[in-house]
Amino acid sequence: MAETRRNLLKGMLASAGALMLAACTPLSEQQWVVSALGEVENLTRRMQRLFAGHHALAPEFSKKDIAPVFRANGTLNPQTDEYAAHAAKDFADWRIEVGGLVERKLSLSMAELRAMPPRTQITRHDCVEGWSCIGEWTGAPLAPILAAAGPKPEARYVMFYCADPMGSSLSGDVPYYYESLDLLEATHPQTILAYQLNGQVLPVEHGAPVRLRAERQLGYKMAKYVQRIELVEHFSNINGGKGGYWEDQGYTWYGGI
Ligand SMILES: Nc1nc2c(c(=O)[nH]1)N[C@H]1C(S)=C(S)[C@@H](COP(=O)(O)O)O[C@H]1N2
Ligand SMILES: [Mo]
Repeated sequence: MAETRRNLLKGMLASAGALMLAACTPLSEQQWVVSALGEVENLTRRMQRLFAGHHALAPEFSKKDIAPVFRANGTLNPQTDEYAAHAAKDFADWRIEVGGLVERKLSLSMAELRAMPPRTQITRHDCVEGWSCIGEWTGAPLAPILAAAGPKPEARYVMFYCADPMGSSLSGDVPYYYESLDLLEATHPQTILAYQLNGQVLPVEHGAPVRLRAERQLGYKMAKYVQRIELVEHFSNINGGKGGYWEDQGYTWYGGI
């Protein structure tokens, strides 16, 4: 059964995947690609949720499968004065704020995050650019953190705001990397705020001090340098309105693999 389902999804994704090989560079000039992906997206999302079950796990691997060097992509260092100051103090003062549609706002220090029961998972990262890497991630599962904050009934999405500015704009309104998941994906057992890669403190190029891992999703969903988490009812009023930095450039919001 599982094999049939996988092959079915693979077939459906193959056509989308071929189109996505040029990715992590803006696709906006290729509007036909974007609209084609949009149609595949809805179908794929429904299929995954119907057949893979809400909390089906992404495959996990063993130590021998770990890539000797985990490839880094996107921002490799946020290069702001603020980030440099945090790095100089080994991120001792870094905090993750949890707010928006919650009963209780939280402000978590790295020490508090590390004190929570951790989860370690060896998974394969798939970037739409057409490369994959297997690595071992350790971090705090997001579900208990969200539970502690207490999502209000209207909360549907979880926004992740990052510390890296993405280029400049004439208005002076510099967009920062950001991403979002729905509550189902955010509370999935393999969704963690990771602070270790392969048993080592998370390196700067991989999102130090803490980055999102949502293992059923594509690489661009895995926000690095996470500083703020916000629960919202919808994201149409946030930045470009599509739920993430790459989504605003035309990638699909649902990055299921
Ligand atoms: N803050 C931030 N998060 C990000 C990115 C980025 O540029 N900035 N790039 C995304 C993309 S496209 C990928 S493939 C992964 C790369 O993670 P890695 O550098 O640890 O391999 O991070 C994702 N998260
Ligand atoms: Mo990516």
